[in-house]
Amino acid sequence: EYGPAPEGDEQAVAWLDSHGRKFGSFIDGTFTKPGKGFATINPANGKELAQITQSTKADLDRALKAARKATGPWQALSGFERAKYLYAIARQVQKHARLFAVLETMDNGKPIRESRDIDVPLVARHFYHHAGWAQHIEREFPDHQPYGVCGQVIPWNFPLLMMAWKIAPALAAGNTVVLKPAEFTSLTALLFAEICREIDLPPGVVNIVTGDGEVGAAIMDHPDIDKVAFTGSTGVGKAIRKATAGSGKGISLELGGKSPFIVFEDADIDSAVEGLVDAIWFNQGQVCCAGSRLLVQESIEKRFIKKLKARMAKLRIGDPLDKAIDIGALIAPIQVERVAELMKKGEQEGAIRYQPDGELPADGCFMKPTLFTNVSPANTIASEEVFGPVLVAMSFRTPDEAVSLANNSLYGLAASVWSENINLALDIAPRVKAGIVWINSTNQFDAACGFGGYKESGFGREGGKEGMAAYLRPTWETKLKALPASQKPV
Ligand code: TXE
Repeated sequence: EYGPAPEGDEQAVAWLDSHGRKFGSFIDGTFTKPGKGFATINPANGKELAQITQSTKADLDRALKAARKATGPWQALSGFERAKYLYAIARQVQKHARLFAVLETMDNGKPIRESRDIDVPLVARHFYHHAGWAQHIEREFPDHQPYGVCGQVIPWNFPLLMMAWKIAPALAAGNTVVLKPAEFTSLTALLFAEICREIDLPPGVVNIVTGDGEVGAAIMDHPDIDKVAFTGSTGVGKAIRKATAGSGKGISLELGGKSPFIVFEDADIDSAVEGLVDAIWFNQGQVCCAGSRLLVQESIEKRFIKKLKARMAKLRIGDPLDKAIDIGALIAPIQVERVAELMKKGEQEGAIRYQPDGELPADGCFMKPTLFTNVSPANTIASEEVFGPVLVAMSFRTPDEAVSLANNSLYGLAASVWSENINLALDIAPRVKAGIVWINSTNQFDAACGFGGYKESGFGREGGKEGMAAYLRPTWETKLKALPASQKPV
C-alpha cells in the first residue's frame, strides 16, 4: 500500500497544493493569511515542502484571546459533551490515517512503517483514551477544575504524537490550548487543525501558532496563560522553568534522556538484540527515551556485541516512504552536524566506532547506525544525550554495578532490563531511577500509562491518571486565591 515514492505521495502532495504550499496559523477556528516565515523541508531529499508562517506577537495575542474566550463555553459543557468531540477527533485521525502518516514521514524523515504503525495509531488511541477520561472527570476529580488556557510547545521527533499528548488531556480536563509545533515539523499539526474544523470543535478551543523558538518563548512568557507544557531540549526546559518561576503558572516539562539498556548474562540474547535495535534505532535515535547506553554483563559482552554488529549490518537505510526501510533521515542538517560533532568527541576521548559497510543515499540527512565500544562512563558520548543513531556500550560484572552505572546520569527518563530471571529483573527495576522501566521489552507506550522523568529529564507525567491531574488544579487553590489578604495563610 505504501510503495516507494521518492517525490512524495499523490494524496499528500494534493493536500499541500490545496493550500498553495503556504500555511498560516490556525486561530479562533480559521487559518490566518500566510505571512513571512520559513520553508519546511523533506529531510530525506532536501526539497522544500511548503512555507510556514513565523507568527507575530499580534497573532499570539489573538490566539490567546480566542482561547480565553472559549474557556467559558468549553468548561460549561459536561465531561460527556466534551468526550464527544474527543471521540470525533480520534475517528477523524483514523479516517485520515494514511495522509497523516505520509505527511509526517515527508516532513520528519521517519520510516513510514513507524508513522503508519506506531505514531498515528497511538495518536488515535490517545484521543479515545482521553475521551474516556472526559466522561469520568466529574466523578474522578470532584475537587478539581481546569487551569484555563494552556500554552504548549512541542518538538519535532514525534510531531503528531507529542501534539496528541498535549492536546488530548488538556481538552478532556476542560482547558483550551495554544500550541506551537516545532519549526521543522508544522504540517501534521496544521492538518490536525483542519480536522478540528471538520468536527466543528468550537473556535478557540484549539489554536495552532507556527514559528520558531522565539514564538515558543513568547508563549511561555505570556501573562495570559495559566499552564505551560513543554517537551524538548533540557536547556530550553530549564530556561522555561526559570522564566515561569513565581508566575503562578502550572508547568510540565518532558526533557532529555540517556536511558540504560541493561542485559544480564541469562537474558534471551536474540530478543535483547532485537529489543536494542528498537530501543536505539527507532526514529533514528531521535527519541527522548532512546536506549542509548548499553550495559551488558561482562561474561556475555563479546558474544552480544558480535550479534549486535551482525544485526546492524542488516538494517536498511533509505527513502523513509519505502515500507521496507528500517532507518530513515534525521530531522535536518543541523542535527546531523550535532550528532557528528558528538561522535568526533567520542573518538577523541578514546572510544572505538563501529558502523556497518555500505553507501548512504546521496541526498538527505542520513546517518549510519553507530556503536561505540571502549567507552568509559565519564566520556561525553556516554553522558550527553546524542539524539541520533548512536549507541554506547559498557559492561558490568554484578547487578549492583549495573544499577550504579544505570543511575550514573543526570537523566532518568526510561530504562530497559533484560533477564530470564524475573526475580532479578524485578529486583533491579525499582532501583533504577527512571520514570519508566521496561522488562524484557522496550518502547512500550500507552495512553493509560504515565510517562515522564526523574532528575533533569523533567517533571510531571503525561498519560494515565497522573497525566490528567497535570491539567487540573485543586479547587482549594482558587478558593485560597480569592481570600482577602488578611485571611490568607502566611
Ligand atoms: O530543541 P529545542 P532542538 C534535544 C536533542 C536535540 C537538541 C536540540 O538533544 O539534539 O535538543 O534540538 C521550541 N522557549 N531534544 O534545538 O530547541 C522549538 O521551537 C520556548 C530532545 O530542536 O528544545 C521547538 O518547538 N520554546 C527533545 C521546541 O522548543 C522554545 C526533543 C523544541 O526545540 C525555545 C527535541 C524557547 N526559548 C530536542 N527555544 C526530547 N527529549 O524529546 C526553542 N523552543
